[in-house]
Amino acid sequence: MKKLFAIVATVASLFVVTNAFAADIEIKDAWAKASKGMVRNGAAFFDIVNHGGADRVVAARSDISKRTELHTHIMENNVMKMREVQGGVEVPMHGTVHFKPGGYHVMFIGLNEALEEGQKIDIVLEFEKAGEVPVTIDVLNTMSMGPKGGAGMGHGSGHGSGHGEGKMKMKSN
Ligand SMILES: [Cu+2]
Repeated sequence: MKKLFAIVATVASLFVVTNAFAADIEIKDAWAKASKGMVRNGAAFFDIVNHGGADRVVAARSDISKRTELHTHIMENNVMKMREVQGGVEVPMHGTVHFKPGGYHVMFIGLNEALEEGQKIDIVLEFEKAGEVPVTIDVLNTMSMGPKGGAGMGHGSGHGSGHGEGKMKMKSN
């Protein structure tokens, strides 16, 4: 198993180096929360920094879950719900888009295995113009608010903890 991880990591890093020249897209501070107990879903967060012209994230892919989707949260009748983003997420020219708890996120539906703290996950974000951008995600502990300690999050919103705890209602297709 260790050997397999090493090979996967090598292939992934080659891919990152090659791709960095092709794309103006930089993904920063990618993280996910470790999963607890029998929880079968997970979510990943990051900042997309665009050094080029306007683009759009249209899809996310991974092989850690049965489905990997771009999600957002909306308020409906005073209840926070999440649902799949339709038509992708715009990334403005020389702009930054935050994927964070309570907002946009990459949703892993039906995890094949629990997400363990310290683990790294490789996913691919698909952009309309930049194409496929590989992203390595750090799995942080279940109490984590992110690599920067949740700076910039609203006080007491509580939405960030909704993921993976079964409180969130998911709209099925
Ligand atoms: Cu979601």
